[in-house]
Amino acid sequence: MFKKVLIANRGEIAVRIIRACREMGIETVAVCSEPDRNALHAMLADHTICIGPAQSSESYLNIGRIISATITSGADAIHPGFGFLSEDSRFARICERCNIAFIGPTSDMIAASGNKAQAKKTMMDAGVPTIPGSAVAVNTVKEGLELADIATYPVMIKASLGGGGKGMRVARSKDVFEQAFLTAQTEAKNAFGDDMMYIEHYVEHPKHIEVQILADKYGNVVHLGERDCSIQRNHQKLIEETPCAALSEDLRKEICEAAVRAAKAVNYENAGTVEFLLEPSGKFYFMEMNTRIQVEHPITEWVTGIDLIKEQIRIAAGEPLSFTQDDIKITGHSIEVRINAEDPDHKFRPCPGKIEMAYLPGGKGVRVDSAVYSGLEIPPYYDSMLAKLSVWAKDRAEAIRKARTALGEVIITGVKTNVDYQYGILSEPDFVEGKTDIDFIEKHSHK
Ligand code: MV4
Repeated sequence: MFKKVLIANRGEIAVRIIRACREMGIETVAVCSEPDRNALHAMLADHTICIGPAQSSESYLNIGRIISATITSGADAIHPGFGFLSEDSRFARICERCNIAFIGPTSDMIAASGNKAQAKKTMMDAGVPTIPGSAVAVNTVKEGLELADIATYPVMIKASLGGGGKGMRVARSKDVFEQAFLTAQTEAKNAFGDDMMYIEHYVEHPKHIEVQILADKYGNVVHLGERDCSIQRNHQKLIEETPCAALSEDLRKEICEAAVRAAKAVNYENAGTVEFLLEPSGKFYFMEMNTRIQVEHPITEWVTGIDLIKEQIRIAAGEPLSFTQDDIKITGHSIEVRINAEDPDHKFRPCPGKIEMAYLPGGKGVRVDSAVYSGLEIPPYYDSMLAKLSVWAKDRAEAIRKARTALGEVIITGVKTNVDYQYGILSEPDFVEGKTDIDFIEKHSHK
């Protein structure tokens, strides 16, 4: 097992990883930027190294400084958390070359999943259902038009290196294709330095379902059920839950087994998530694979009892999985609500500033993952997520009531938050009835 782990991240996920390491008897090294000297992760770790100024490129995204901090501190592994360098294949490769264990999949795996057109081709070959339309990547309007005819309109034009909504456009018909293609391509070129695009049929009003996977270095792969992440705004998830209310036991088994097939097809290793679109008809399609621990992992921990961060560390240290698929039982229902420092009345603009007072709830079945405390200054340079409130109850109705009750207790003063907005979503009749899809927020935003 590792002796010392460096956490290449900040905020609540850094705190989450520090806690897991401490419980496992592993020493921790935090890195922080100058404005994060008083951040919770910097204070909780056994050792803290300030690696540079506020700008991420000079600190949390600076590979050289993070590798230097790892070598200087004598850490034998790096946990990248999510965001920042977590899906940077170059960073993972440098760790491999420096003999530092990267707690995640191999650099080749990260690179392969990052190319969405290539990943789609691999999944088609592995018999995992993919969205109608070819996985061939093209860079001219003429070739794109031909593939759009095969995919059938409406189509979605996607960047091969895209994801998270960048470099993506819908074209409802042939006459708007050229405009949409060129806009998406320009965005892709600017964001990813690559102009290769692929074309798919546009799936209307789907749910976003993702399956949590754990895979060890010896080919053992298990799934830990699915999460419904349909409640999102501008590709930022707001509320996640598990199990998905819309899945029959048969369909759940089918999707989860498809995810395991997907992971096996690429010899996946460590924790990963296979994303699907689920149509109202029950048809589902592979969308992409995330090669990191995700923000919403606590809800899977609630219903399985498995600590995903500890499993990631054990897998990276070369331990085989200590359980099989049959050992994993999904119990009850869990919901996570993201609490952000943002202003719902002004287009959700980020609201950094000093937290005057923070009171966060607790009680049976209530978990708060956060890195805020009264008096903390929230710097403007990073993500606006302050905390994740997750609950567990025996069924969905009780979980919703528990989430509302806990959210109702939250007091955060000094910065604007989305707490009341989230309470509103949990109270929407359509949400309560499970009538959610990826267009839910747009549909309900007139209120
Ligand atoms: C789609 C789609 C509909 N049809 N592909 C969004 C981000 C990227 N991962 C792919 N995305 C989508 N791809 C086809 N062929 C709709 C989306 C999409 C979406 C997916 C999941 C969750 C929220 C979303 C919001 C808008 C669009």
